[in-house]
Amino acid sequence: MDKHIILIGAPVDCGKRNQGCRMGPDAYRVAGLAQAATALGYEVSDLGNLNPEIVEVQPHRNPAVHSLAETVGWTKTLATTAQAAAREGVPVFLGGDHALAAGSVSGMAAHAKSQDRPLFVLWLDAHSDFHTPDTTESGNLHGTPVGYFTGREGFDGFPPLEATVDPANICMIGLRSVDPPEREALSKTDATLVDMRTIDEEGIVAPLRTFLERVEAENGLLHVSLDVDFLDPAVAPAVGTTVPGGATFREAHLVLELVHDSGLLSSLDLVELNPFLDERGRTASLMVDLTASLLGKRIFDRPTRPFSGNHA
Ligand code: 4U7
Ligand code: MN
Ligand code: MN
Ligand code: MN
Repeated sequence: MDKHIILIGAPVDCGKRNQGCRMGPDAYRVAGLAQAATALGYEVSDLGNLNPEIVEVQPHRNPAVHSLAETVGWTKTLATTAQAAAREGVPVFLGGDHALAAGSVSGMAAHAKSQDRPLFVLWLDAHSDFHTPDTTESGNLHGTPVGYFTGREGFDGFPPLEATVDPANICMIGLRSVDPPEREALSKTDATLVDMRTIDEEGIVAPLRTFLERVEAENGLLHVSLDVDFLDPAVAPAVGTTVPGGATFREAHLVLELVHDSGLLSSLDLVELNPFLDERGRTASLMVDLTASLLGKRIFDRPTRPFSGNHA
């Protein structure tokens, strides 16, 4: 893995009605994200906070759709920035709500294509975010980024995709709130869907290892998108969309520790943190600690390799 981390502030707050995620990038800075990466031996650059491109779009035929123009503007800015940053190191998108992944992931997909490699996405979230602007009932576009970057229809006004992400290359872990139209559309794909019941019955490690082995076998790039609501709200309260029954503190660390040991990480989103809802910064600090696990922080060095394809 590249030892250069590029922090990209993406104060996206247009993906839903309740506001506050725009404070996320600074909360991560205050919680010491750059210092944590430096302490682990990384070179760290911070591009500061970006602004969305100003665009005009036709109103969507679904009248529920909220802040379409702003979301399209962010998608353009972030896709361009992702491609440029990916040539220099590991882009880390400091959200901002999950609408930002329309830009970060589509930009990384374009970057992967330029290298003739497939992009794989590890989606850590209570939700599948597989709506389109036509199927969303809430109209909140933070529920649609996976629909966009896999090339679903209905994203009128959004930039055309240079490369789509094959749903077969997506592994979603932590699912426990999937709307009927999302479930229906997902069932027609080969995406790996690890819901909370699967985690309860089989543990979180086995499906993750299987996925990481595939990323390695196919020489893929790996984007990790970490939504705060992947975690149980009891450990991560600073989020608008709380869904009980989420990943535990240790399950979350373990996933990120295993991704680190795979050596496959190419880019990361930290999304949906709403510092306005936090308790003395504990969720921001937890997200920074989880990122440290992803960057190699460990209690002891491991004597054994987690799976055959260890690059670390
Ligand atoms: B998040 C939802 F209806 N599916 O579309 C919707 F449950 O980025 C939630 O994962 C979307 O937090 C959650 O509004 C988006 C709802
Ligand atoms: Mn570099
Ligand atoms: Mn999400
Ligand atoms: Mn979510």
